[in-house]
Parts: sequence; structure tokens; C-alpha cells
Amino acid sequence: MSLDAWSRVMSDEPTLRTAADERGFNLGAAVDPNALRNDPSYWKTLRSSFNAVTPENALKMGPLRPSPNTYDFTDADAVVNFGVANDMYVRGHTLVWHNQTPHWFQAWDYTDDQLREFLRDHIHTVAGRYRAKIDTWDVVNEAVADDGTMRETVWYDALGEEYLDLAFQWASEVAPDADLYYNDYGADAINEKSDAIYDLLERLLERGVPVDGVGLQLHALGDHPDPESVAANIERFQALGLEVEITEMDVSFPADDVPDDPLEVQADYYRSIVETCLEVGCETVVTWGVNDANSWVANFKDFPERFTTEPLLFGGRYEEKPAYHAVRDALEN
Ligand code: 9MR
Repeated sequence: MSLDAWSRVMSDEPTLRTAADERGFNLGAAVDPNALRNDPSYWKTLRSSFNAVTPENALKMGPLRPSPNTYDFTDADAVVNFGVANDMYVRGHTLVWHNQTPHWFQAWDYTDDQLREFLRDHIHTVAGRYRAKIDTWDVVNEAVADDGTMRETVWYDALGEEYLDLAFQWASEVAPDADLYYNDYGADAINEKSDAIYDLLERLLERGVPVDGVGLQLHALGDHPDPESVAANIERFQALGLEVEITEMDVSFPADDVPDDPLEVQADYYRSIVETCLEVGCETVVTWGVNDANSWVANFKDFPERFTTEPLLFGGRYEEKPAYHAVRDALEN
């Protein structure tokens, strides 16, 4: 048992997970199947501190589709089954994205009809397999470009905006009980991109597309979106009849502009977002990783030169950071 966990037992403090459970709140982490298998501290921390999971990469098309006619569910099953076995809320991420497609796919000279068939089969197979296990799917991820236009992806180029309609329809056919989400980054507060996503969701709803919610990723790396604007943004999506979840949160600082007390500022930001969620009735916050050592920020392109790389609730050795305590306080009060 870690020193943190031991001192909590001695003082009778609830764990983060207990605080979330008691509040009826989903507090999640993105999960790496290798760490889950190989590092006992990882899964013990995950199980004792969180009540929700998202496979960080394992459910994406590339990892799932080693060749055109085969699926490899080993890693996805590991994460999803861990969540189910430990009574956690499970988010599936993601059925349609322009990134992390298989290598063979990029070289494939398909017709538009073949692509449509391929996507239908993919969604039916994957969402169908997990119909009893995955509570919520990010059906489509990041379909809107940073300037608010529709992103020019393989899906959009072949099928136009209708690819979203089809994807949600196909998912609802095989996973009728799952909540179906549109998920994106940089659209956490009211801004040009979230305006465009609002318009897109309005169009989808008008066309009768079975979309249930919007995932706001909230990768607060350099920029920490104003919580009041995040609240207003959540409320406008809710007014369309949609649910909203914070799906991929992490909090860093620009490498050349780090505050004197980064851990405290980070903790305050986490606290303000969880409080915002509680106020406006968004019931889920997922952090994009279990602990700092496993965060994507340290491994992504030039990010380590641009941002601080300790964005999560637990430090590299699973020590509880001020952000951990801030989130727990927010859930308890
Ligand atoms: O955290 C994921 C990282 O391990 C992958 O290398 C990366 C590939 O683009 O995707 C990361 O997760 C992304 C998520 O799927 C969608 N929103 C942005 C996340 C961070 O890039």
C-alpha cells in the first residue's frame, strides 16, 4: 500500500472513487492496456481512484484492424473487461476518426461505395461486439476543423457530411442502449469552433440522426478555457436536448510561462471544472491518463518542448497531487 493510501486509511478519508460514487459522478481515466497488464500500481490506482474508463487507443481503427479482413480485439477487450469487472462506466473511443487509421488503409484505392461498406462493417462489428459493455461511444471524433469548417477527411471526401448521419445510424442499429456522442477538442468554451459544432449538431438533430451527446475533450495545455464560458457552452448543448461530458481532460502550462506554483494552479483549474460540471449537470469528467508518467503529452511530437508534462491527478510514481485532492474536495462539497 502506498504511503498516501495508508495515511488515508488511518484518517478515514474517502478515496477519490468513493467520493465520485457517492456523488453519482463518473470520474474516469484513459487507459493503456500494456500498463494495465504490466504495472500493478497502475491498475490498483485506476481501480481505487476512478469509476470510469476510456481505452486511450485500443478501440481506434488502426489498432483494431491489422489487415483488411481481420480484427484484433486483445487490447480493447483488456481495457473494456477491466472496466466491466470493476463496475466502471465505460466510454468507447472512437468509431470514426481521420487519425490512427490502419497502414494498409492509407494505401487502399477504394471507391466511395467500398469505403461506405467498409465503415458500416467496422461500426457494426465493433459497436456490436461491445453492445452490452460500452455505455457511451464517441461515434465520430474531430470532424470539424479548427476554423469551423468541416474537416476534409477520407470520410468527408468520400461521403460528405452524411458520413456522420450514417455512422450514428449504424451504431444505433447494433448498440441501441449505448449513448452516442460527437467528440472534439478546442471547443470547450464558447468560440468559433464550438459555434460550428453547435451548428453541426443542430443539423444532425434536424435530420433525425440518433446523437445523444457532445464530448468536450478539454486538453487544457497552454490555454485554460474560462470555466464560466465552459458552463455556458455546456448549457447551450443541453438546451438542444444533448448530454455533455468532459472526455479527455489534462492540464499543463506553456513551457515558457509556468506559474510559481503550477501544482496549485493546476489543482484550482481541475476543481473549477468539476464544480462547473456539478453545477450544470454534466456528470462525467475523464482525465486523459492515470498518472503523469503515462500521459500522451510527454510523448507527442514537440509537446515536451512546448508544455509542461505533468498534466494529471497522479504523479509519475502514483503520488496523489494537489489536483487529486482538489477534485475530491469538489466532489465532496
Ligand atoms: O493519447 C493518444 C495518443 O497515445 C496517440 O498517440 C494519439 C494519436 O493521435 O491520440 C491520443 O489521443 C487523442 C484522442 O484519441 C483524441 N483527442 C486527442 C487525443 C490526444 O492527442
